[in-house]
Amino acid sequence: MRLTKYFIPVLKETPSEAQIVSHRYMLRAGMIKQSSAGIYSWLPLGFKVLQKIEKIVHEEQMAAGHIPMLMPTLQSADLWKESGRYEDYGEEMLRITDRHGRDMLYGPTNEELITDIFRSHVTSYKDLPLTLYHIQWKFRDEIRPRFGVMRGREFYMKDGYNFDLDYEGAMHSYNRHMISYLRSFERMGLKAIPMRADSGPIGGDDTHEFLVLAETGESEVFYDNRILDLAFGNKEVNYEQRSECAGLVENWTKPYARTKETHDETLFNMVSEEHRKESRAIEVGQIFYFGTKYSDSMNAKVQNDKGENVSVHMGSHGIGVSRLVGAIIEANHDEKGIIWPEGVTPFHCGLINLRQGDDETDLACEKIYTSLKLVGLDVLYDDRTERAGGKFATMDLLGLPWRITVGPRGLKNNVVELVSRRTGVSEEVSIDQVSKRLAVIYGLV
Ligand code: 5CA
Repeated sequence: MRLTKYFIPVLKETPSEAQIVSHRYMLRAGMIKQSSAGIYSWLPLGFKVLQKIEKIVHEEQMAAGHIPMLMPTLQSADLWKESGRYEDYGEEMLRITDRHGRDMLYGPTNEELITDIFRSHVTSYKDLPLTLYHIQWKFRDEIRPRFGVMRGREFYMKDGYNFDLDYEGAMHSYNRHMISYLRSFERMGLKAIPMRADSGPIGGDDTHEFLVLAETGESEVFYDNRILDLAFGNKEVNYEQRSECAGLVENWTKPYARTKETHDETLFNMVSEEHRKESRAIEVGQIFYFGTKYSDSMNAKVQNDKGENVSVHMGSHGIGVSRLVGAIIEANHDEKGIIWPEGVTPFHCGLINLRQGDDETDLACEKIYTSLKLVGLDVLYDDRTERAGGKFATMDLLGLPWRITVGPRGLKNNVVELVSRRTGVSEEVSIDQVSKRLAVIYGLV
């Protein structure tokens, strides 16, 4: 993409309304624009990151055997009256009346809708287990929307729902979700810690939140820092194997890690002092097992192998897809701007022409631009006739992991500069080699 043909409305000034760094950088880098309190337009650069995150979530969910679908944003109030949550949910629910006087609402979550779909079509244990999910906009009329996309009113969420015959089946679904979530966050360049938590208005017995450490986080957390050493890397998981999944979950939930709501000082003090940490953190996901809470109230039953009608065991599992964009920036930035992890970066690399309009540098840039595209890399070419300092500052703000700089001095020796945004380490690479070098870095060859 050529910057002169694209749309990144970069702001020179730091917007005064933004209190945290991710919000400031998202506005300055032209990723979002507020439309009203807690509601945003996603401008092209922000939208690109959102889509990258969404893609990772889809891939990891499908790898775990969960089935994608799409439910509407507007729901009829009838189902919520049936489950008893219409009154309970309170002012966070945006209630709407249609022209026929029917009560509608903008969905804050989808337990009722999915349970209705399930009970309309599934009647036998033979159709279980089943996990359906979607990624869809939600609305919660938060009293204090703030921090940009972190606490929005309209936000993009992945929510998945499992239906199992019994407790053991449902726990396996719970475990699959925990593992697939941890793997997703890892691919986004985040260290997310699963923490035993409170279930709040969703209800339920077992629940974990996934927290990313950040000073600006809204949650207070207590943890054993050895959990930060755990990682999946490239290891495959066999999601069908209950014991393998249970073992992984056991590993990830053994070290002490709790939010303030469930914190236990006595247990925490048993962790050796050098490993005991307190911090603030951002909640990027939560998983719940709630047994038969909704299947009882909404009559979602199946026939078991003895011919008896039994309520299905359910759980629901959410990832804050739009919040993640902010959380990733909170965890990956410096004083110059964003530093995108390679897994979610909007462009793989930036290309800076130090002397736009000069035949020789223009030609070299065109050559590199074409060869990057040929190997499958997405490049942002700053082809503006602006001074070098301005181009560097913009590129640093946008935070692409790699920057190629083309200038007359290097071209004398047929080389360009390749710089890592994260480490600042710079190397000279020949014009012919630079796309190959980046293709290797991104695992494309
Ligand atoms: N039904 C369950 C799971 S599907 C549910 O709604 N869980 S939740 O309330 O924990 O939301 C899931 C995730 O959505 C949260 O972990 C958080 O990352 C994100 N989220 C929740 N509220 C907001 C908000 N106001 N703005 C941005 N993201 C939010």
